Amino acid sequence: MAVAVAFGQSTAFSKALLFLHRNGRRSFTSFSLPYSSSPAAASSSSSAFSSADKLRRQKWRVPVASVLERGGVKIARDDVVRDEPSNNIPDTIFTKLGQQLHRRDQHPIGILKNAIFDYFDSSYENKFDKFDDLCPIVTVKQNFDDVLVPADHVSRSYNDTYYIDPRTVLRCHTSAHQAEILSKGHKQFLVTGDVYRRDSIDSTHYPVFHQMEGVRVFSPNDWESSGKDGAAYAAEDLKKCLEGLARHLFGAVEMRWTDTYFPFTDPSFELEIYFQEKWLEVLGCGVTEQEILKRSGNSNNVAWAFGLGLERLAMVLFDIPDIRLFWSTDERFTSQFSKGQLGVKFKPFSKFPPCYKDMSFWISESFTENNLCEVIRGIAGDLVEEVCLIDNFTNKKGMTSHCYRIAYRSMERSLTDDEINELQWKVREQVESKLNVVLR
Ligand code: FA5
Ligand code: MG
Repeated sequence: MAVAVAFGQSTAFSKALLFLHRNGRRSFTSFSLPYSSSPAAASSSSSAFSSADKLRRQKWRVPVASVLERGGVKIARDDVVRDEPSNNIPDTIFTKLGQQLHRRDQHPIGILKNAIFDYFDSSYENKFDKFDDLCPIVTVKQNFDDVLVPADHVSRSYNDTYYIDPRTVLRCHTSAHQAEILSKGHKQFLVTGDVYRRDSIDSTHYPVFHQMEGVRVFSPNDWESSGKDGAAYAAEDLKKCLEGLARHLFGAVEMRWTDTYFPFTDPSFELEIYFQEKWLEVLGCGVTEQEILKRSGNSNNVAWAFGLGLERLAMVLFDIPDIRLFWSTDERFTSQFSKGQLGVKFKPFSKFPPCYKDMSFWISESFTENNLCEVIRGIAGDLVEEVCLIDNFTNKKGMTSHCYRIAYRSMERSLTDDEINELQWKVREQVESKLNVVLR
């Protein structure tokens, strides 16, 4: 869904907000995650984060409870999932931490990342610094304040963002790292990573996905001879860069620019690509707000920034029809991709029939669609394909009823009636007990 109000992919029904106003400094004692693991990763980010990383490693405590260890990344469950009102992170999300699909050369997300790196390396003579192992656990300050997201912006709500505690979130965009890297003096860089959002459920939205951030800073020398002002020069360069990238990745593809709003850029744009008979939003970008540059010691400069949705681009490139497939470990999926092979078209191993279940209930004030989706995903996991509001009315007493159609479908096998009925019963039970609604 292309939402003109920046990066909160809020749905029309998710407006019961709990805003946070506190800014937080990173507390290294509570979260100490050695996220850089491989030597290559360590060297690519050491220049920007050496002191922070050292501090993190020094304070690393032996975790008490279960620990995720994937590719050398250790994250304790207790550090992320807590039974407290200020924590809204389910286990399904915890298990995604550290998987780092973007660092797997055989995975479509990794193949795409490498192809984008190739484009930047060849177009800009290796001048873009690359970060792809920065910890996804960030402070509210990094995720929001540092990129000028207003205190009452919808994206800060518990409904849209995963909070570990009131000061710490799972980053909802790679823009969370912009300010810090700019302050370290980097002028051209790419940040790739897993990002997390509470969101609706359909074939192009998933609560964990991958973004690549790009930033390029210009100094007056760069634009003065062009006869344009800095912002116009940067906007033109940005579009040229991203159109070049789209051509590098896709060759000929139908695309269009739309104007939009982000708190951290002005002007701001989105790029859409025509895919499966619809316009699919694949990236947001713009000319960086001067305040961000000023705070990072770049007062006289201008810059552009972009944030690419890697799954969305990979869906178009590899013809992958459903975003859940990126998480599949089924060999019939994984074996179709290999290192450096861009644009191999995915052959669906078979299309299993969906099963639809409708559910109607009277909503309460606090009801949100994101909460509903979270409950359903918590029970059905990746067996849920889509959750769609199909009916909505308010009666004379002022009570509002919603009817949702849930599509269950496995990418890998046929589901049995019994299995789906059992899931649906659990969904009904939990929707009623957790969401404060009355089933009809
Ligand atoms: C942002 O996240 C901005 N930080 C991007 C940006 C960076 C703008 C720098 C300006 C400067 P947005 O919320 O639109 O913007 O997300 C960027 C891209 O992520 C989208 O275009 C889309 O491709 C992808 N995306 C967003 N939500 C999801 C989701 N739930 N599942 C998969 N991909 C998503
Ligand atoms: Mg957007």
